[in-house]
Amino acid sequence: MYVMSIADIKAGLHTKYSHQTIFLQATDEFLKSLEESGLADDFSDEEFRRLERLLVPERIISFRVDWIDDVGKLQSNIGYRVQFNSALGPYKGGLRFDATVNEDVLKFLGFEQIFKNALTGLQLGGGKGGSDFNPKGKSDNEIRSFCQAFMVKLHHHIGLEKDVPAGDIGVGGREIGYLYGMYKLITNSDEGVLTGKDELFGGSCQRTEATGYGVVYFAEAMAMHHALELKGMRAVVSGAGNVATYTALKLLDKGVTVLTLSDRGGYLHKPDGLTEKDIKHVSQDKNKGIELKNCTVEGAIYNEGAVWGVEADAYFPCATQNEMNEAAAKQVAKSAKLVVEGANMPLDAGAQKVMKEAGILYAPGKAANAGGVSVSGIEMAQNAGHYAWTCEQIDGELQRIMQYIHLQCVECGTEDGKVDYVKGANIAGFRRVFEAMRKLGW
Ligand code: NDP
Ligand code: 2IT
Repeated sequence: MYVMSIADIKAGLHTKYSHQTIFLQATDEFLKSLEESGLADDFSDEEFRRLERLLVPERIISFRVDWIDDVGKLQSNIGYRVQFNSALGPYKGGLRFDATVNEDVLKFLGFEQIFKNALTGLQLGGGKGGSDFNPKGKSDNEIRSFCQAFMVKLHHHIGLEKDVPAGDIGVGGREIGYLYGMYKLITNSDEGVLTGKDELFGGSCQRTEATGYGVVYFAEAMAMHHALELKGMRAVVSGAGNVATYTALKLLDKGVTVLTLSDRGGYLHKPDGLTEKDIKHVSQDKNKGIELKNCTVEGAIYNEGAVWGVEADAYFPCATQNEMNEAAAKQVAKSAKLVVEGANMPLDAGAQKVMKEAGILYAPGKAANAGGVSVSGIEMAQNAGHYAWTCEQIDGELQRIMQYIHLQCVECGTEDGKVDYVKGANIAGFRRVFEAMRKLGW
C-alpha cells in the first residue's frame, strides 16, 4: 500500500514513536506547515515516500561512556550521535551534555537542525548528539575525564567530510577543547572536526557570540520588515548561558533595555535594565557553576520560577525546549510585540498557537538561532583553507546570512500580507533538502 497523505505519515509516526513525544512535537509542527503550504497536494507516491524518509534518521549511534570520578569510582553514561540527514553536506549540529538527554530529545534536535542548516544556504546536513552525563557539580578533572572518554567512542563516527559536532547545552569552549584534544591524540590529525574551538587551535572569531548575536540580527530584520524599531524596547531574556548572554549583550548594543536573565531555579529581574557589566558578571558566575539565586546584581531582584510574568515588548526564550507553555504564552501575549526564539523549540505547541491567534510576530529557533551553526560553517571553511578570517568579515557574513534567512521566511511564509515565520522557515528549509534528496536519487 502506498502512503498518500500527510495525515497517513503523521499517523504512522505517532504509532511507531509514541514514546518519543518531543520528537513528535517537532515533526507535527513541520507536517502542519507542509499541509498548510499546499505543497504536498500534488505529491506523487514517490514524493510521499521521500517525505517519509526525511522523517527517519539516516543513522543513530549510541555507546556506553565509561569514566572515573574524583574519588576513583567507575561511572558510566550513554552517549549518542543522531546523523539525521546528509543531503546538503556532512552532518552538522551540537553536542548536549545534560541529565535529560535521551534519543527522543536528540532526534527532535537533529530534525530541527536539518532545516536550520538548510536555511543558512551553507553545505551542511543535520545531526545532533550528546550524553545524559550531568555536568552540574562536576570538577574540571571529571569534565575532562568524561569528555576524553566520550571522544574515544565518538571519534569512529565523525570526520571533516562526514560529521562535524559543536556545542550546545552543557558543552561550551572548555568541553570542545577537551573533546578536540582527545580527537587529535587518537587520530594524529589536525582536521577541524569540531567547531566552537578556541582560536588558538583553529576556532573562529565570534563563534562564541554568534548564536546570540544572530538572534538579535534576525529580530532586527523582523522588526524592520514590520516598521518597528528594536531601539527603546524592553526585553525579557530567559536563560543565562551562551545564547542568553550574547543575545542580551547585543540587545544592549541596539538600545534595548534587558530586564531579565534566568536559570533552572528562577530569574533575576532588574526593572531599570541590566548593564553590560551585570550581564558579564552573571555569565562569569554561571561559568563557575554559581546559581543565579547566589549572583549579586545591584538593583536586581531574584524570583523563583519562570520569567514569563514580566511585562515587556520583546521576549527572547534562550534556555531550553518547552520552557514556555500555553499559560505562560497568554501572559506574554498581553504585552509582546515580538517573540524570537534563541533556544530550540522553547515554545510548546499550545504557546505557538497563542502567538498565532494573538497575531504576535514570532520567529522559531530554526530560523532565528541559526547564527551559531552559520559561524560553525564559516569555521569549517577557515579550517579547510588554513586561514583565519577577520572578525569584521565574520560579523558581516553572519549579518548577511541572518537577513537571507529572514528573506526566505518572508518569501515562503507570507499570506494575506502577514508573515508566518514558522511556516516560512519550515517550507524554505524543506524545499532545499527535499530537492537535494531527489537529485541525489534518494
Ligand atoms: P548553556 O548550557 O550555555 O545554557 C543553558 C541555559 O539554559 C542555562 O542558563 C540553563 O540553566 C538553562 N536551562 C537549561 N535547561 C533548563 C531547564 N530545563 N529549565 C530552565 N532553564 C534551563 O546552553 P546554550 O546557551 O548553548 O543553549 C541554550 C539553548 O540554545 C538550547 O536550546 C540550545 O539547543 C540552543 N542553541 C544553542 C546554540 C549554541 O551555539 N550554543 C545554537 C543554537 C541553539 P542552568 O544554568 O540552571 O543550567
Ligand atoms: O542548535 C544549534 O544550532 C547548535 N547547538 C549549534 C550547532 C553547530 O554545529 O554549531
